[in-house]
Amino acid sequence: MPPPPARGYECFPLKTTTATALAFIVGALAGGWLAACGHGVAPSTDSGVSDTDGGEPDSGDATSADAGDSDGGTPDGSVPDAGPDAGPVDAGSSDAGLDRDLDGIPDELEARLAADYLPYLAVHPSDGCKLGGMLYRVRKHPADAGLIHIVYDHLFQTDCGLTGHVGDDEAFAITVNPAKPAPFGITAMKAISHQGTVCQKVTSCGTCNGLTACELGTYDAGTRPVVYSSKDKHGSYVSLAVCNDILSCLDSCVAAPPLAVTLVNAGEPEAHLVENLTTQGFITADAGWTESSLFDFNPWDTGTPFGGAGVIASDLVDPAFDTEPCF
Ligand SMILES: [Ca+2]
Ligand SMILES: [Ca+2]
Ligand SMILES: [Ca+2]
Repeated sequence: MPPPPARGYECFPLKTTTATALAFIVGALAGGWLAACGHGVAPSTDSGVSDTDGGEPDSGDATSADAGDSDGGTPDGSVPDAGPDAGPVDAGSSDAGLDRDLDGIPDELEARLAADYLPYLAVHPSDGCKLGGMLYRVRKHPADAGLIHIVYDHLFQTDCGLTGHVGDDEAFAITVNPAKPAPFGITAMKAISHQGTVCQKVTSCGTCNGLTACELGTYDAGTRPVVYSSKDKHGSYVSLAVCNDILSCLDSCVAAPPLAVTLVNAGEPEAHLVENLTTQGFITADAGWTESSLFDFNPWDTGTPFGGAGVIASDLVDPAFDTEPCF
């Protein structure tokens, strides 16, 4: 009996219209970056950013929320406003090709990369607090601009394991060679569980510099490298063997069918794409969130932890998550 479909990957049907495709190409060319993107990412999927169905929700919208500026138009201080308020989830096709976080990559392309190269998220089937979503930051790889670096920060409403707490931020990162489609384009991964504690475990895999090959999961939607999330604590690992109760402070991981998640682009430290995860459409009552202390959270707030967990803004810029620049 095969496992259920990988909803996170069946959510990106071929839905690109001529208008969005053209806008995308124009934007990419304006950024001088199309050639580096290759064929592996451009035409294949709907990123969920450029909704062309007149606002009718579709599966892409459901899992790939756009991180349109949702700061309500209030001044951002020294941080440039990342563009017009795009509404809670979908930025609309007029945003196609724009680079509102000023990193040289069209934001629509960032959304496609984050969705297309998202590893399988093996969240334990018996996890007691799975509610969450994925904030991400896409940029040119700091060690090689021909590659992409993506840090994913899996935000959960709670950590319900030993010494649990409201809020949970568990990050991992990948290197993408955008000239290769997934899974081969995911050329390196790095995860850190229980970062900064005596239980910390750093796991890495990839195709260069002596890295161990990444572990692959095969489900209905295809084969991809796997990031394991430990039961209830959500510690991230790219090696199943390292996640165990002896080596990793009672963590438990299993190879599970991939979890579908909402994807939200955080933008860049100097040009935010989201400053309120509730008005943006991520942490909402409609999505099942109930912890009031996590509502209206600004992920770029460097001084406020996410509930009883860590500081999200730190995760997004932490060089500890710099992955190897593997092609
Ligand atoms: Ca950008
Ligand atoms: Ca970016
Ligand atoms: Ca945790």
